[in-house]
Amino acid sequence: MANVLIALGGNVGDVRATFAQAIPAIGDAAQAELLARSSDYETPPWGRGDQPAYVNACIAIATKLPPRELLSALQAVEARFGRNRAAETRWGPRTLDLDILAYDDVRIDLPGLTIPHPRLFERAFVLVPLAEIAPDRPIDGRTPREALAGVSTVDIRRLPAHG
Ligand code: PH2
Ligand code: MG
Ligand code: MG
Repeated sequence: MANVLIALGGNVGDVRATFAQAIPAIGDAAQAELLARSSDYETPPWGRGDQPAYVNACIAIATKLPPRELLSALQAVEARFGRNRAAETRWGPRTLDLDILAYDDVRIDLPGLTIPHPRLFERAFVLVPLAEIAPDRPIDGRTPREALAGVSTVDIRRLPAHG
């Protein structure tokens, strides 16, 4: 079983309801066990300012699927929750984005799949939820806790449990 960290994000529709349904759907699609789930966070839009705030979270799963098959499974879950890659713009609004951050200590560099995620350490909206569930997990020789100390978390707000 591989231990995999996945980032969730979205800013279209009821994103927290989407996450609540998408997480068990990931479990089914990836034959995975959920090991940890962060809180949901409201985060300022990164990359393009002219869009609504995002909700972001991270999960840790144990799965037998190899990385490329896991990516396909995650893309199927994104599509099921309204993601339409053909219609979206770079850094633009989306219902559900599922990114593989780390897969054990595996390194992969393929078109469309780079693991560990190449920009994870620059993004507070990933590091804040990640540091909640895996503060001391080494990724590329750093830990989420260390990386978090180097980014601004202004305007990132932890949301109370989703009822
Ligand atoms: N995802 C994007 C673009 N900008 N900003 C935040 N705060 N969170 C995201 O998940 C995000 C973003 C497109 O993938
Ligand atoms: Mg993303
Ligand atoms: Mg993505």
